[in-house]
Amino acid sequence: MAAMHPRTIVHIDLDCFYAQVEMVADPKLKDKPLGIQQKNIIVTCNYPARARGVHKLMYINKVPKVCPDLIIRDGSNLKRYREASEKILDHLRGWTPEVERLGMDEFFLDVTHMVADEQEKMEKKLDFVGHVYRGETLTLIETQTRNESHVPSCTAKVHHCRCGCYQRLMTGSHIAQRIRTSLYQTLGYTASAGISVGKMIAKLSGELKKPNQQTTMLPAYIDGFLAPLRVRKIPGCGYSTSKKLASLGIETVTQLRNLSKQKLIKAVGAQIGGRLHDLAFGLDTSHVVATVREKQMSEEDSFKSCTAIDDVALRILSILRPLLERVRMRFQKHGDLPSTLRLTIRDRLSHQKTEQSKINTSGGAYFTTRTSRQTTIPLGFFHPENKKQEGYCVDHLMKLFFKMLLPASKRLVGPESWANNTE
Ligand code: DCP
Ligand code: MG
Repeated sequence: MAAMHPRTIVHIDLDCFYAQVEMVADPKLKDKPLGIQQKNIIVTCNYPARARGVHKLMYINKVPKVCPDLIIRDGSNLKRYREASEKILDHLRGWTPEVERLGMDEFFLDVTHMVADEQEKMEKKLDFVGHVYRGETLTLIETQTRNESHVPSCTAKVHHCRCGCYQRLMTGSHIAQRIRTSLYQTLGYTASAGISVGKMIAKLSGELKKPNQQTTMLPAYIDGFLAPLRVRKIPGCGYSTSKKLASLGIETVTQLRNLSKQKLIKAVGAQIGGRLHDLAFGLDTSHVVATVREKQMSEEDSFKSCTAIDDVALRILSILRPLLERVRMRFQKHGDLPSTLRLTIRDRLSHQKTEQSKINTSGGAYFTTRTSRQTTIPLGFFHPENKKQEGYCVDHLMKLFFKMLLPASKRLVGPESWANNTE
């Protein structure tokens, strides 16, 4: 009979990532409270800072009151964080090719094959390493098999699956521990990990104990663990989906479970609705999709207002420069050169009030949620030898800008030359 829970998935999340990159580069910072600033926000901070009350996405003006001696490092240049992420990805690939990167500091590893190999050569019975969700109950259940009369009645309700997942996850917990140890010993990074039978649940389990710890979730506990969580916790349930659900009075996974799949699909659409419904019951068959070299490279920035055409060109230039630098590095490493240039704009208003901005767009005043235009670039243009690429790119991006939002750009003041250049 096929196992009910055949897979073992490990989710790895680097601890206070940007701050850790700074600490690895400068170990003096290690035990001092450290925050990483972008614009007027502390995007992340190390754990000594968190112990003092600093938290992720804290406004910089709150810092003096909470932690006046916080050391602040500028995190606006992502280059070093990207490089660190790349090194970590390479290291994890040394363990298994089945590594999927999510953002910069999260990685899913499908270790099913490693577990199978390990179990074949395993001689003695292992125990779990790290935390096990409701591990105390687990001990009681072990006792139960030995001497039924000593077991409190409540624990008798939890039945362990007999498909072999218990043993596999136990082995998985050792593999996760070894991976984390090697990451630390080789690159100096600590990470937290979750180990379970699917991606979502591995990710959520890893969040239970941080930093530098790991938690295994057995299938018998998944249902109870998910039930009280807020829907927003489910990967894929973003801001707008959770808003729609809240308008139906649904805020927790239990409430979500009580909504029929049809109603859910009607409220949030077939794709998200179908997946959310399954995830609410812990059903997650999504695979770890090995990360390959990105087909696209992008940079983005946000800013409050941009009222002059020259301002737009300056913004574009400031985003373009680090991107061109990355293009150069990639060419040196892999020999790749891009062939397309794309500009994407998202209006702040449309982000906050999508519905309203849609209405306004028809009046020509705002952009829709996301607007993109692209153009083909002559082959070889991005070759590092070409010194004119920066100016050429700005020209092209400005043309794309005007193509996209000619109506809205009429509100901008400044030289007409960019606009006249549109194709
Ligand atoms: N980040 C960011 N802006 C956000 C969220 C995150 O710039 N709104 C960056 C800073 C983080 C990194 O992404 O260091 C990874 O995000 P995490 O949410 O995993 O946070 P950390 O790794 O910093 O902390 P934790 O130890 O809680 O994982
Ligand atoms: Mg992290």
